Amino acid sequence: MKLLFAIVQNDDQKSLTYALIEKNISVTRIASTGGFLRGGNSTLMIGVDADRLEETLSIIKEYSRRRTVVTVPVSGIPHNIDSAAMPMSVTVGGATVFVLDVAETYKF
Ligand code: 2BA
Repeated sequence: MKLLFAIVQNDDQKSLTYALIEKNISVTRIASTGGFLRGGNSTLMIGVDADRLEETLSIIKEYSRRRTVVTVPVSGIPHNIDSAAMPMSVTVGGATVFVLDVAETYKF
């Protein structure tokens, strides 16, 4: 079994969750916050049999869009007053996905 953590944008999480559920892929949504933009995003925790990994990844890919946002980041830039106040354009997403092997799983 595999455990996926898919970090997606809030605008994509609803349709992605529906698409996964429709294919009988269980998903748990965790509200999360990106460290760089300090904006809300969603982390989907998805446990699937290994033979459904590729299918699951392609659904995530299909429903996660890249977006460019213009923002004044609050961290990750050098600390000088000029650059700190400078808006910058950042491309976010589609999805950042971590895939882990699951040793054991229980449902009680
Ligand atoms: P954030 O940390 O808010 O990052 C939003 C976007 O800002 C990133 O999009 C990336 O394009 C940009 N960015 C992040 N750090 C940067 C930096 N130091 N300098 C310039 N630009 C930077 P994505 O890469 O698509 O990431 C979207 C969200 O996924 C992230 O939100 C974070 O919540 C999560 N994420 C991405 N990579 C991760 C990782 N290796 N570990 C944990 N979470 C990660």
